[in-house]
Amino acid sequence: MLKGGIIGAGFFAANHLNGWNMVDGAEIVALCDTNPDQLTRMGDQFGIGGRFDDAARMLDSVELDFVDIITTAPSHRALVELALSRQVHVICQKPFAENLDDARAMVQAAEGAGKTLMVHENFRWQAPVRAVIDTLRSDRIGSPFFCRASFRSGYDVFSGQPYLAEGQRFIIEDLGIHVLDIVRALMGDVTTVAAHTNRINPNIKGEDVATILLTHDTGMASVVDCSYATQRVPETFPETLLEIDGDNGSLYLKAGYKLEIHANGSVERRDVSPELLSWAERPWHNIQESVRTIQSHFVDCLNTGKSPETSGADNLRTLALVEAAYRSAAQREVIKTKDL
Ligand code: NAD
Ligand code: 89V
Repeated sequence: MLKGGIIGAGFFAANHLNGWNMVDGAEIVALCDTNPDQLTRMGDQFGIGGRFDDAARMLDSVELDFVDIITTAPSHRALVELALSRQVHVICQKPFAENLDDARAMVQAAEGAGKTLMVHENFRWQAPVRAVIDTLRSDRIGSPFFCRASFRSGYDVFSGQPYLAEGQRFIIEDLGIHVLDIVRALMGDVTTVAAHTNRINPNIKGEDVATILLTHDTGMASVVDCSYATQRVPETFPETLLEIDGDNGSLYLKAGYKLEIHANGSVERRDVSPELLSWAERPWHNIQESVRTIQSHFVDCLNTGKSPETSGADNLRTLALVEAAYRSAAQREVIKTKDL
C-alpha cells in the first residue's frame, strides 16, 4: 500500500480525499495546511491523524511514498522541489506553475531525483472526454482535421474559489488550460497560437472570455473558446463541448453528455454521462469522477513504472499554450510555440 501525504486542505481538497478513499493501493496518512482551521476541518472530516502546518515537518516526520499537492500555483515549485528533495513521488494540481521557467525547473528536479512527477490535469480524464479520445484513437472517424473545444458558462466559480477573481489572469490560466490540454490529447501538439480575450464581468481582475485559434504539427487547426460570462439555459458547467471532423466522419460531444458519431451516412448516439459517485454532487460530479480516475492512473504508474500521460514533462506543452495565448492576446500576434 502506497502512503501519501496531502499538502493543501482548501476548497478542492475534499474531492481528492474522497477520491483517494476509492483508489486501491494507496492511502492518505498525513495532511498539511498552513491554515489551522482548514487543517482541523479536513482532518476531522476524513479522520486523518497525522496533521502538520509545515510541509517539511510532515515529510521529515512521516514515511511517505508520495505527496498530493492541492495548493494554488504560486506555492507549487517550492513544495514540489521540497518533496523531491525528500525522495517522494509527486502529483501536483494544475496550473502546474505560474510560468514556464518554474515548470521546467520542477521537471528537471524530478528527473534529477528519479521520481515521478505528474500534474493533476484531470479534464482529459473526465469520462465523457475520455469517450471522445478513445473513439478518435480507435480511428472511427479517420484522421481529424478540425476540432472545436468549447467551455461556456455563467456559473459562479468565485464563491468557492475567491482567488479566481483576484488574479490578473483568469480564464485561460484556470480553465482554458484544461481545454487546451484536451485539444492536445485529441489533436496532438501545437505549432501556433492566436488568441483574443475580453473581460465582461467588471468585478474581477482577469479575462473571463478567450477565443483561441491553434494550428497543429499535423497542419490541422483547432478552436478553443471559453467563457464565464455566458448565460445558458440549461447551464452546462462544467462541460467541455467538442466537435471534431475527421476524413471519415465527425464526432460531437453535446450538452448533457451526449456523444454523436456521424459516419458512413448514419449517426450513432451514446449517453456518456459521468458516474455520480456516492460522495459527488451535481454539477461537479463530472470533475469529481475524473479526480478518482486520475489518481488511479497515478498509482498505476507508480506501481508499474510507466510514465503518466499527464506527466510534468507532458504538461510543459500545455502550459506553453497558456503562455502563448496570453502573449498572443497582449501583442495581437500569432505566437510560435517553438519560440517559448
Ligand atoms: P484553496 O486556496 O481553497 O486551498 C489551498 C489550501 O492550501 C489553503 O487551505 C492554503 O492554506 C493551503 N496552502 C497554501 N500554501 C501552503 C503551503 N505552502 N503549505 C501548506 N498548505 C498551504 O485552493 P483550491 O480552490 O483548493 O485550489 C487548489 C488548487 O486546485 C488550485 O491550483 C486550483 O487551480 C486547483 N483546482 C483544480 C480543480 C480541478 O478540477 N483540477 C478544481 C478546483 C481547483
Ligand atoms: O478546474 C478548475 O480548475 C476549476 C474550475 C472548473 C471551477 O474552473 O477552477
